[in-house]
Amino acid sequence: MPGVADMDAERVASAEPLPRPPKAVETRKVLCASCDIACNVVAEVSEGRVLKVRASDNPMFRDNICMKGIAAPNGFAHADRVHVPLRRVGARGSNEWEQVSWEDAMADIGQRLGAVIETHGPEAWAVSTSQWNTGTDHGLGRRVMNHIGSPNWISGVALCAGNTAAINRLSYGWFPMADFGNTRCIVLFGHNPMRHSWTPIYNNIKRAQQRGARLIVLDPRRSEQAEAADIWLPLRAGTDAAMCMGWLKVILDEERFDKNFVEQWTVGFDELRSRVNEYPLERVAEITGCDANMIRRAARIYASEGPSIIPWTPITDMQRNSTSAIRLHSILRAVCGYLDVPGGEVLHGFNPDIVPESSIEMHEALPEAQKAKQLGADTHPAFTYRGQARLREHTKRVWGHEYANQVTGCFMANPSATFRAMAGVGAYPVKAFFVLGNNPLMSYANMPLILKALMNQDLIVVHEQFKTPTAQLADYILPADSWLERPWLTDGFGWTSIYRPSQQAVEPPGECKSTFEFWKLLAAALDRAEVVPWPTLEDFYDYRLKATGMNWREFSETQEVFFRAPEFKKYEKTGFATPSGKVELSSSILEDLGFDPLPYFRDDPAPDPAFPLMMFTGVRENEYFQTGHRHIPELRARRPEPFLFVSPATAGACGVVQDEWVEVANRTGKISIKVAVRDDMPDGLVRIPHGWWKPEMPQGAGKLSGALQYADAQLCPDDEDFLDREQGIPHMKGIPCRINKVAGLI
Ligand SMILES: Nc1nc2c(c(=O)[nH]1)N[C@H]1C(S)=C(S)[C@@H](COP(=O)(O)OP(=O)(O)OC[C@H]3O[C@@H](n4cnc5c(=O)[nH]c(N)nc54)[C@H](O)[C@@H]3O)O[C@H]1N2
Ligand SMILES: Nc1nc2c(c(=O)[nH]1)N[C@H]1C(S)=C(S)[C@@H](COP(=O)(O)OP(=O)(O)OC[C@H]3O[C@@H](n4cnc5c(=O)[nH]c(N)nc54)[C@H](O)[C@@H]3O)O[C@H]1N2
Ligand code: SF4
Ligand SMILES: [Mo]
Repeated sequence: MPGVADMDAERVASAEPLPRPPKAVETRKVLCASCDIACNVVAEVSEGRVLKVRASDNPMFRDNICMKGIAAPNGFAHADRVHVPLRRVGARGSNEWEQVSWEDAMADIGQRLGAVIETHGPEAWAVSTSQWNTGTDHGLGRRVMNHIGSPNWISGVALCAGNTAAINRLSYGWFPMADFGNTRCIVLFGHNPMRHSWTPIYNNIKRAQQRGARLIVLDPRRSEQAEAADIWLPLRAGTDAAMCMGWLKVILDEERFDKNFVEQWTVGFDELRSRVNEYPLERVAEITGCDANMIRRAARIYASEGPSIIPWTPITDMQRNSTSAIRLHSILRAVCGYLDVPGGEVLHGFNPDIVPESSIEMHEALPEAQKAKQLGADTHPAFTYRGQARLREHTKRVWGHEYANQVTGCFMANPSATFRAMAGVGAYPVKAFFVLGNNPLMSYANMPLILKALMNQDLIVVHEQFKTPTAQLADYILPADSWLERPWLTDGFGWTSIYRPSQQAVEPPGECKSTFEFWKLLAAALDRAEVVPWPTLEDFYDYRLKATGMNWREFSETQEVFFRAPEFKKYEKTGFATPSGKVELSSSILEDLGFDPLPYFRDDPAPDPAFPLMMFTGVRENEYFQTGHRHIPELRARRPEPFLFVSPATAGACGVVQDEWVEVANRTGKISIKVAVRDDMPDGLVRIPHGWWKPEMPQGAGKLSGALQYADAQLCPDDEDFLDREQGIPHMKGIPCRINKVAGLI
């Protein structure tokens, strides 16, 4: 990043001088949750205070630690942290608050939520949670909602991994995990882990390369991983599905697939073959803008020099052709024989020793009539109950439980449909909205709609550490604890069967409480205390761990990574958890739902002369996780402002220069941003960073700490042309826009 000096993360740790020499320093084994990858780290603690967070000696994590993990204690000790429950006193968004007790807050919340339910039905209550939070409430949120009767739960996982999990299940009944340790070829569809961005995945890729594994990167931009790759295919943004079609064309034409596996374990191969024949390499080269010979070379290596992996990537989670692209990844894995083999992609299943979060959620408690009301299920059903419940008996047969809510993305409402209902233009009204560790105003598409939706609520409750732009519009802000202040048992997002414990390092400050306590108090406030019967989080963990023969204390003290050695090709005994028991190359569920059962590529809408450039949101910033962390001085100092990336030629054509403040606009909205001219960008493409607001700027409606001015969600459309058909998730990788020059500084 121009203008931002590189700096060793270790120096961040020493930024805060210690007031006096500490007494005895103790260590705690903790899982960092400053992003959603949950590294094992060590917290050094003295006198009830965390002095330092450092890398653990676990081989997976010992090489390095990212700067967000190191800076976390300063972030949590920051003066902006919310320590007590706050109740709105002026009009919504007036930013006038009074301090209340948890007791009064929860009594009033219970009563007001009860009134909304009484008037509009339980479906008028929607909940939005974050990526990481879905793992820290352990399914209790869904459990309470299921007992109260609301199916309208949404999360960032609709745009990131949760939806991939749901779509993978349509093909082979479980979302597989890439075996980096034994693979011979890694294919990254836009995914770009770096030293300070998902450090463990970055390390996995580097180690595999050191062992001799190949790396193929598909990215419109010459990313850091592209620079390290054996082959880089600079595809046009949003064309990943077409690229996969090209790979399949090569693999099928040249008979490079696993014939035995295809014959015995798949259905729909002939139909797939005729669909793939609609995509000759010349057509794929034209759509993707890549050289046909390079496409052929990459496909050959993937298929013939494996076992290969296509690790999960969020890039195909956020495209107009998301369902097809994700299905094509699963089809490539299957036909090349890389499913459930060492070095390929492993179907973990549940860990039989621990009660899974999918069971805690108790989806069976939600009546079918309420499931049918899930928002978005009628038009975009793929990850809603309507799409996923068709797998129930098959999931039970193979994996032992009816509901496998992998990455919590398998029984979700559609976010856009939910915000429309909240804004009063949906099938029915949603009038109460609860937010846990998420900043939804900025974390989905179409921010102008979300703002209307929030302003139209009777009750908004936000459980947070900070007064985010979303929290500024709430009725209640309830103070949340942090990952250093609570115990945690993580289950690898229900994706893997690996469980890891995190010890509590210190007490939460002020009146901060955990997500567990929030749901327990809410259940009681709704007269349903029996739904969360465990007195404490530790009791709850004791219950879940019973079959291990250990209680939480023993488990957290003795275990670091708890798993059973993987078995491979389990499908030979059980079949796959799909209606046919095989890998569904042609999806019977998509067909039943009225969609094309085969993957396809749907091109962009006709060009819009008013908006001749294309933008994508992404390229994660080392210093921040999503919309968070901008209050932490040592991180903010490294990257004080949001930057777009643009090629020298495009900057020239727009008449803009390095460090100039400009406006980026399209039919959804506009933002202010600084220019970074980068030769790693292709011409005509603009990168917009995700999640910018400035905690130091004025708060309250009309201001929202700069969110209205800087957030990428202002530019992300969610009308049908920009939604994936089957899931209804927004296209964020190729949105028309233009760059406007502005006079002076903004
Ligand atoms: N427009 C747009 N939307 C996107 C994306 C995009 O690029 N553009 N990216 C998508 C992706 S990849 C993802 S993963 C999701 C991410 O979505 P989320 O994971 O929901 O991330 P944020 O929206 O930044 O909200 C996280 C909030 O949690 C708070 N928080 C942190 N720790 C705790 C805690 O222990 N307890 C509680 N209660 N709160 C806590 C933070 O202060 C922060 O405000 O967003 C998706 N949405
Ligand atoms: N420091 C830090 N680390 C993080 C996060 C963070 O906020 N901060 N967030 C975490 C989370 S939740 C996620 S999901 C990951 C996301 O991290 P990544 O998976 O690495 O995703 P991005 O960084 O958004 O973009 C990666 C690459 O995708 C390319 N790209 C853009 N459009 C397309 C396209 O249409 N097709 C293809 N093939 N490539 C395209 C971009 O040029 C970019 O180089 O990062 C995680 N790590
Ligand atoms: S990558 Fe960084 S922020 Fe994410 S879990 Fe690891 S140490 Fe924490
Ligand atoms: Mo993500």
